[in-house]
Amino acid sequence: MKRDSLNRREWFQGLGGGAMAAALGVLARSEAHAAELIQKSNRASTPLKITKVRAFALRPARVNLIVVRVETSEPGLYGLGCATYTQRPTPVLAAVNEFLDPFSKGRDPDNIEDLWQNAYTSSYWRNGPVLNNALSGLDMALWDIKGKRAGLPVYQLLGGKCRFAVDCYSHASGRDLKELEESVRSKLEQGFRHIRIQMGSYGSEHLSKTADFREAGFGMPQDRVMASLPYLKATIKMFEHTRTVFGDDIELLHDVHERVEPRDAIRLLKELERFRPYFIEDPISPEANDYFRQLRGATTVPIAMGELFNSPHEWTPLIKDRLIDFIRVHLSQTGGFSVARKIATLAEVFNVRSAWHGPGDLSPVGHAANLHLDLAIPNFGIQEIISFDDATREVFTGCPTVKKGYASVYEAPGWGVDFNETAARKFPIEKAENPAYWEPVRRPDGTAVRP
Ligand code: GCO
Ligand code: MG
Repeated sequence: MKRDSLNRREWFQGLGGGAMAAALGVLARSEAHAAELIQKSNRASTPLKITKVRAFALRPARVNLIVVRVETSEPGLYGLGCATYTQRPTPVLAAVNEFLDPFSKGRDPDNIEDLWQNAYTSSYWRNGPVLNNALSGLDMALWDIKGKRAGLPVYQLLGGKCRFAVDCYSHASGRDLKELEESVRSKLEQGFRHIRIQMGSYGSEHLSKTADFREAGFGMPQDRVMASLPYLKATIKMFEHTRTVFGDDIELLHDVHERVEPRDAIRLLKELERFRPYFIEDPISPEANDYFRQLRGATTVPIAMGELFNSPHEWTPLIKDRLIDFIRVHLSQTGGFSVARKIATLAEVFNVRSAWHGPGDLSPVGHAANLHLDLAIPNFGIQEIISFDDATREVFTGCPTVKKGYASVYEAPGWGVDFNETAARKFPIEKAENPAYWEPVRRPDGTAVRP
C-alpha cells in the first residue's frame, strides 16, 4: 500500500497543471470502479449457508411438474431447480423434502460440484430416476444462486453465448395424413424450420386394429394395444407424403419412442434414408443399446438417443464409439445441469451434438436450463421446445420465449425464471384424474411392449 502511494506521488510531481487535473479525474474514476468491483466480489464471496431445500409439485398444464427451491442464509436469495418426474412425482417430493433437505442444510451453496458429489453417494445406491431428479432440483437451484450472486445469467458462467438464440423443433402430429399436413403447415407458419412428425400418439397406436388380449380377458381393459406392422408402414408413408407436399427444404424429425424390435427399427431407418430425416429419435430401447452398432452400419440416417438414460454407463459408450449423432438426455433425469454440462463436453470431443429433451413434462426452469446450456456449448445441435400456456405463465415468470423457431431465455441473473408458490397452489397434483403412470402397451396377443 505504502509503496503504491509513494509511486503515485512521484508520478504526479512530474505532471503539469492541466495534465495533473485530468490524471486525477482518471484516478478517481478507476478507484471508484475498483471499489465497485471489490464490493461486488465481496457480495459473491460472502459466506453463505443453505437453510432449506423444498420441493413443490404442481400441475398447471395437466402435466405433473416438480420444482425445487433452495433457500440460503442471505435473506431473499434463493435458487430454483427442476426435478420433474411426471410419472412418479410423490417419491421425488419425499427424496427432496425428507432426505436432501436435512443433508444440505448448513452446507455451502457455492460449492456446487462438491455438494453434488456428496449428495450423489449419500444414498449409496444411485443413478435411478427418483434420486437423480431430486438431485437435479438441488443442483440446478445452486446454479441459479451462483448466477444471482454473480449478477449474471447462467450461460455467462459457462463462457458466454455461442449463438444469438436457440434453434428449435416443434411437434406436428395427425391421426391421418390430412391432419398431419395441417399441423406441419401451422408449424411452418410459426417460423419453425425443424418439425417432428408423428402419426398420432407414439407408435401410432390408433392404427392397430385388434386387441385380441382384451377379448380373451388377458390384462386390464384399459391396457393399450400397438401392433408394430401398421406403425412401420404408416411411418414410411408419412415421410413420403410430407416430402411430396412440403419439398426438401424443411428438416423433418421423428420419434420412434422405442416400442419396435431392434431388427424392425434397423429396417425402418434404412427405408427412411431416402427422405433425408434430420434425425430419428430413440429407435431402440436403452436395454438394447448394443444394437446401435448394427444400426450404425446399416444406414447414414442421423440418430438421436437418450431421454431415458440416467447412468453414465448408458451415454458414454454411445458417444465415445460415435454410435449416435445427437445426445438427447433429459437433464433432470441425469442428475442435473452439472452432469449435462459434462455430457456436452464429452460429446463435443466425439463430434456428437446436443438435442436435450424438452417435452411438456419439464418445468420452465428445466426448459431454461436446457437453453442456457444450448447457448453456451459449441456442439449444440437442435432443441425440442413447447409453448407455455397461461396457467404455467401465472406460476412461472420469465419463461423462455420462441420467435421464428428460435428460443431465448429471459435475460436476468441465474436462470431468469421465477416461481410463485401462491399461484402454484391453485394447481395441485391431487386434482389429476389418474396417477400419472403410463398405461401398459401390449401387442395384440398381450405381450408387453417397452417404450
Ligand atoms: C419427447 C418424449 C416425450 C416423452 C415424455 C415422457 O421426445 O418429447 O418422447 O414426449 O414421452 O416426456 O414423460
Ligand atoms: Mg422422445
